This record gives sequence, structure tokens and C-alpha cells, in this order.
Amino acid sequence: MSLNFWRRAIWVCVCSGTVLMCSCASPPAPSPSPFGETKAQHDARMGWWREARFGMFIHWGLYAEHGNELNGRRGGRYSEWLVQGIPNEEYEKLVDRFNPTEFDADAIVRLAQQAGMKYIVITTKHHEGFSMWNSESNPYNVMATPWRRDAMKEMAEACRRHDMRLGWYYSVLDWHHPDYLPRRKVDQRSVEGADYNRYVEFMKAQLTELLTSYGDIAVVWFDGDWEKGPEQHRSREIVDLIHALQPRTIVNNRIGLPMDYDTPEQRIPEDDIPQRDWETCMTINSSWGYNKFAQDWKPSAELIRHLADIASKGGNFLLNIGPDGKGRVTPQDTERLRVIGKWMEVNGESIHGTGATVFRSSASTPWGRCTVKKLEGNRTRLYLHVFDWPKDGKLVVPELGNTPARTSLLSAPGSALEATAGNDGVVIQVPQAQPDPANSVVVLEFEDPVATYHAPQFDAPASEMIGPMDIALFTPCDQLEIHYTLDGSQPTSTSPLYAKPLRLTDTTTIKARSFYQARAVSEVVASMYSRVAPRPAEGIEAPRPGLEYQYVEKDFKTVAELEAYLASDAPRTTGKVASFDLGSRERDENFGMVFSGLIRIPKDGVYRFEMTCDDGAQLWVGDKLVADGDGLHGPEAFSGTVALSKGLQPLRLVYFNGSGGRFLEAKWALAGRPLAPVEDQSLALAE
Ligand code: FHN
Repeated sequence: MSLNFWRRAIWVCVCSGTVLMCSCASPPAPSPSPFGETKAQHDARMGWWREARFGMFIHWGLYAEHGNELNGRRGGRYSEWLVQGIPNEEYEKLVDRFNPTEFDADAIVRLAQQAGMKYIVITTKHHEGFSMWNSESNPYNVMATPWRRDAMKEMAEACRRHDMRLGWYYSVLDWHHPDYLPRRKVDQRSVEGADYNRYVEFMKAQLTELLTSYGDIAVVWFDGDWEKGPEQHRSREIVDLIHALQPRTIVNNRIGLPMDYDTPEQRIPEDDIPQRDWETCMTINSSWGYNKFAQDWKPSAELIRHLADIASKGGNFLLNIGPDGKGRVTPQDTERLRVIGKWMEVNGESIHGTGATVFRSSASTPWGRCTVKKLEGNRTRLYLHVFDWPKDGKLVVPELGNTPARTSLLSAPGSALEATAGNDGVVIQVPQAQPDPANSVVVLEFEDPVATYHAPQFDAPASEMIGPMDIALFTPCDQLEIHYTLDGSQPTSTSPLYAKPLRLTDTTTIKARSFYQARAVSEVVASMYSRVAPRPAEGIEAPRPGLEYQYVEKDFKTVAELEAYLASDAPRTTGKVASFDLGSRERDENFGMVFSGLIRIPKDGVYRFEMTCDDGAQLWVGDKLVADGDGLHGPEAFSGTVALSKGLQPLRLVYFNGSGGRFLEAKWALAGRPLAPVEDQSLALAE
């Protein structure tokens, strides 16, 4: 799936459901909903979140009280992690000290609002396991403190009063609950009798409380899922519970399932922009929870630029504050949010309700970033976020083709700036003095569709074919024309004009280039498609159902380590299974399994295989490595294609789990068709 397609798809949704500049051939969107909604239903549920762009994260728990120092012991970078090295009996004493008499939920909500934030996500329970609400399922909660106030109730009421959306952060990882496993090193409690399934029931009970007693909850923001996989967390059951209790709630991805959006932490994607909804969460100093030692505060200007950077890439910014043990927002957090708020007062429209840049990447606007808003009809506004003000008064937008109808500074709407389109893009005459040293926004308003320069992209089911195959070419901008060649020559404005998918029957290299008003505006891009003979099937007469497996135990980090171990005379268990089933393993971590057998190919064709694994795996079909998911990682999908003849084809899947969650799933289909799970009936063993 092309990055631009997704950027554009998300952008289209942001712009109040209005479709813009998008009639080029584009790949079909996969089902975007984790709850089986239609795309329209999913978009409607995500609508406010995509419009919001900016939210407040609050880390507040017992860790606020110690501020990263307890009984002479100092924590690492994150104050909320100090508990990791402290026995529970010692840490629990904080409960008697926690008395944040200056906590003022209304003031916090107002601060968020003034900063231009549209939602708040607050920690209900962090890894320390302490519940910040009056939890019936857990006496280790805020009502056991001298303070005896339900902090989450106060937040919920304040948010309702100020019309602010509220989300719950909930840590799956819990270093206090007796059923949570694994234990920390300092935790001497026996694991005998600890039952993770009972812990899951506890989480469900807590989430039920949080989603039934506090009104509308906009987001559930999971965290700390990494010690186990979705199977052990029973993630599906948990998210279905959330959906049943509050069908409009948006759920983040940290529960071992992809869910509604991704959550890059402490970083803004550069070129690896997620092809899904996403939100960067970030601290203002270096800690999430209040840490009296962390004085490395980011300057307001940096945060303002981060906000523009994230919005220009189609993401949201969840900026964290860590109130202290008295419940006070630190003066440093407050000051920065006030400065951001002042900037947002003037420039908020360049953030809220905007979509990702229409240019190729952030490098296309070397002086800053661009966000976009679609107005009615063809009217479009580009917001140029200028971080580096041009010394010569000429702001050059190199990949823009047409002159805007109106150009002004967002801080001075009446100011008409002169803009001229030429061979080098559009040049805007700006005043010598930079209006805002952090980020000055120049608005370009277009009455006609905006012409931006992009290289053509290819949409093909595979790079190999055994018969005719259709290849589509597209760019995200309808104003461009694509000229192409099939004979290896460079495309010019007199080369064939792309109008509909190209049908290839033999090995061919397509070269293509974008043109605007007969002028080449992109580099030449090339893609080769090879005609191949499908791998002949094995001549096996009477196959039996199932696969063979080998199971070995060791701390593997790569498939190569596992293969070397298998090649030795290391001890192993072998047997037969119906499919790629990890059920025959004897432990949950540090093991490897190899499945081998045959797959029934229904007809000659190029097939796509997709394997999702946690940790590493490699899938071989015939003698081709089709999907390579080697290494230690969370659940991730890997895919590839192979040309196969009808009949039985050898297949081998090598999988290992280091520590944490384990997961393995394989899907397949003829290339270009929707993938479906590899079913037991498709798998076989030679006699
Ligand atoms: O371990 C936590 C950390 O304390 C903090 O809550 C952040 C916020 O995204 N999340 C975890 C690490 O991914």
C-alpha cells in the first residue's frame, strides 16, 4: 500500500468527508476498523480525533509524591518507574503520604483548553498498579490515601464542564497485583497460585468501572503490554468489552492488536510515517511522571514546531504534563502550555482540522512544514509553517504549480502577500521581519485544485507474472499528467499519456514521469515486471493432512541461530499438527518451532503469502524465502510473492519466540486478491 495513498485517504477523511484531488487509480484500502465497522462508520468514530490534532497527556500517580526519590533512592529517567526496584511493602507506604490538596481538575482542563488542546488522556493506573479512582476491584486506590478523593471523577466532571474530551490511560503491566506475571526482580512473592487469567478478569472489572461510572470516555490508551502477547492478555475480549460498553471509544494500539491508532513515543516519524492514524506522545522534560531532578525542559518554540511537524504528517500530538505530589502542575509545564496557547490563539486554524502536507515529504518545504484544509467546493488552504524565515524576503515553495488566489500571514489576515508561479515553483514575497520566531504561518488559498509535483507511483499485484498482469500508475495530484515508456527509453511529453492500467504480457520495464502544463516536474521512475515460469508441483500421490513440526528450547535471537541449533544434534520434540499451531510448545518463551510439509495450490498463479509473527519467523515456499520476519520484535506482518503451479508445493515455516508475547499467523491469496488464513485443508504431508 503506498504511503501517499494512505496520507491522502486520511486527509480526505479529515476534510469533513469531502473527497479532494483523488481520481487517480489507487490501491484498495484494507479494512481500517478493528471493530468490523464499515470505513464510513470507522471514519465517523475517528472524526473528532483526527480534527483535534493536539491533546494533553497527564501522568499522575503515587510517583508524583516521591518525585523520583524514595528513602534516599533515586530513580532513572522516568519517575513513574522508580517502583521497579523497590519492594511493594516499601513502596506502598506512599499511600499514607499521598495528599495532593492543591489538585484542581478545573484548572488543569482550563490550561489544556487555553493551550488549544482538544482532549486529555490521564493515567488511571500506571505500572505501579495504584488506581487513581475509587476502584471497587482494587483497594490499592486513591480512596485509601489521606486525600480520599476520586481523582478520575473530578477529572471527568471538570472535562464535562469545559466540554473537553477525556481518555483513560490504563497500564496492562501491573507490578503490584499478585496475579500479574512476570514479577520484578525485587518482588519476592511466590508465583505459586498466581493466575494471569484472573488478572485479565481484574483488568476487565476495572475497565468496566472506568467505562460505566464516569460518563463518555473518548479514548482508552493502553500501555505496558510488552511482557505478553494478545493471546495471554485476551486482548480481543478486552477491546470487545470496551466497544460493548462505549461503542464510540477510540482505542490505541498498545494491547497487542493494531486497533484504532499507533503511538510513536518520544519521537516524530521522519520518513517512516505510519500508514494508519497515529499520535506521537512526548514529555516536556525527560520524565512522564513528576521528577524533581529533571530540569531539561524543552523550549516552547520547539514544542510549537513539533506540533506543526506532526500535523503536517497527518498525526496527533499528545503532550505530557506531570503534576507534583500536591497536585500542582509545575510552573515549567504551565509556562510552556501558556506560550503554546498564545501561538494557537493566532494560528490554531493551521492545526485543528487540518490534514497532512500535499507535498512529497517534509524535505519539499525546507524552511518548515505544510498543513492543509479543504474548504467548500475546490477551495483549499495550504498553511505554510515557516520555521526559518527567508533572509531575502522570498519564500520559495518548490513543488507547487499554480498561484494561490489569496496569500497572507495568518497573524495578519488582511495582509496580501505577492505570490508568483514559475519554473522553480511558487515564490512568495514576505516581510523582512519574521512575525513569530517559533513558527510564522503563511496562508495560501486556492479557488482551483492545487497542483503539486509528485513522481508517478506503481500499483501492481506483484513484480512477477505468469500471464497478463495490469499495472496502474498514479500520483496524488490530479493536475499532473503521467507519460510512460515500455521500451526502456526516457519518457518525454510526447511519450504515451497514461490513461488506464497497462496490461503487460511479458517481462517489461515501465518508465514514467509526471508533467505539469507539458513541463517535466518529477524524476523518471522505473519498475520492472518479470514473466516467470511457475515452480512445478511435487509429484506426490496420496498426501496426508497436517504438517510436521520440530520443537526446541533455547534463547534464540535470529532464525539463523535456530537453524544452526537444529542442524546440530540438539534435543528436540517432533510430531504432527494440523496447521501452524504453537500449542505443542512446552514453554512460552525461549523456544523455536519449525513446521514443514506441503501446500495445495489450487491453480497456476502468483501467490502472496503474509505471515504475522512475534518474534521472528521465515516462510519458505518451494526454494524461495517468501516472507522474512527475522529478529526480535512485536507482532508484525511480513509478506512476499511466489509463482507456483497447481498441485502440492513444499513449505517450511521457521519460528522462534524470545521473551514476551508469542504469535504466529499465516495468510495467503492469489496476488492482488484479499488475503485469507491458510486453512488446515490446504496443508499436507507426503506419504
Ligand atoms: O513505561 C511507560 C512510561 O512510563 C510512560 O507511561 C510511557 C508513555 O507513553 N509509556 C511507557 C513506555 O512505553
